[in-house]
Amino acid sequence: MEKQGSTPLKEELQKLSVVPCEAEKDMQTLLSKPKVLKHAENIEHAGEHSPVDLLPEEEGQKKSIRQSDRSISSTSTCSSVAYSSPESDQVFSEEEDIQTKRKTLRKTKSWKTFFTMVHWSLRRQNSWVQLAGHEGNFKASERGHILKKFSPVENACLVALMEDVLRPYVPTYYGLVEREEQTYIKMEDLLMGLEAPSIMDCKIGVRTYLEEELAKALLKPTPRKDMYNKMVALEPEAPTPEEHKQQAVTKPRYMQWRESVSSTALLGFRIEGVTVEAGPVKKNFKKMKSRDKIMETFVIFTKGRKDILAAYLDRLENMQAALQNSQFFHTHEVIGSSLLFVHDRRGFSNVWMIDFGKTTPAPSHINLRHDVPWQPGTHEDGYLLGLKNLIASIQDTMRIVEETAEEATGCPIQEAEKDTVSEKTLLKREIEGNTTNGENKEL
Ligand code: I3P
Repeated sequence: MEKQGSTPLKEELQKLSVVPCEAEKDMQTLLSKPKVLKHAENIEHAGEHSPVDLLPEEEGQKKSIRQSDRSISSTSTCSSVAYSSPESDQVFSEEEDIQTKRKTLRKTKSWKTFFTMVHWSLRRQNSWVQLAGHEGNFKASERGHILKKFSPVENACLVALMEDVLRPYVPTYYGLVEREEQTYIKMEDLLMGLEAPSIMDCKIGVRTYLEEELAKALLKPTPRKDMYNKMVALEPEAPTPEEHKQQAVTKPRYMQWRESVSSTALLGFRIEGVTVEAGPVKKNFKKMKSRDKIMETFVIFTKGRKDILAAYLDRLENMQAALQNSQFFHTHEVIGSSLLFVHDRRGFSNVWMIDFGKTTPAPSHINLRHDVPWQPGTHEDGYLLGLKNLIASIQDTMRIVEETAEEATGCPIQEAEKDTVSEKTLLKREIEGNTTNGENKEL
């Protein structure tokens, strides 16, 4: 990326990153390279303020903040949790079912469920999984594991993935268990061992609905008032006159609109939710479309730590290579799946592939590429397009972080210091009581 002049992102970084050339020694002890998280440890709430309020606010959106937590290692050995919607493959069945399912789904959406659980657990200074049962989709299990409501689609994926080269990038699957007449998938708890983790969920791919869902909607359109309401809340002018009249839209119409107003259609990924250091969860990214805004979010999510950004980049590049060799990936359209980014202040970090509730085998005559735009009938998901753009956005974020730190310090940054300079400046600001905590800034 070329050196840029003053941009909103750089300006914000400059505000955060003013540090003299000779940074205090004690700071250096706090600044470490990314670490590999090997063993599950208790999660404790740091009780510190989070900079999540600094996350770029999207136009026309109200804040809706909740909480989260859960993490991983930067090794390629398995483990994690999935936050998919197991029911999502069924959403276009009979209308009466849809009403019921809609209610259930709304209550059991992965992110909502996940963050609610985590919020409780952190408040109680306890293992979050012990509280999982309070929400529909997840249930507590023994330490290091979680239970997720059974979905045949997701279950089949996880079984297959345990035998695939992608195994190191997905939650470890421990089979099925029964609890109170309900079947659950047992998976590894991805947040075990992280202290006040920062978490970001990015939905990957250019398409978020199944071709099958589209076909069903064309055959038998099912108007969704809830989706109309969500659409109007964000963009009152978005519905057509007919949709306004009906006060309803079909699901594919809503999903396509969501893709177009967010970065999904353009970049093949979108940020769904973020929490910084176990702070409040921010989910109002629905209209976040520009790469600049996304990069601002990356900066705030990582607090400008180049070591964390570098670790994420490394993991994503390895994942990209593994995907090329994956039999599973060659034969499945991956829809509605996310990448879960997790790290903590100590520098433990990882990225996981999660949510396989809508990942299905493509018809056998289809040779999926994953790096081309979708056309009806191709079953392409644009997963690799999204991953490539995500990687490029993180690379550019790193460069800007580095450039800004150099400009702010007025002296060239030694290689060894580059990774940590932004964190130093943040810490310095905290020490000086000059943090931006609590502010709700537009970047
Ligand atoms: C939801 C989001 C989910 C989708 C859900 C949408 O919209 O697109 O991915 O669930 O459909 O309502 P939003 O993020 O704007 O709230 P699936 O991926 O499982 O289809 P649903 O309401 O039919 O569950």
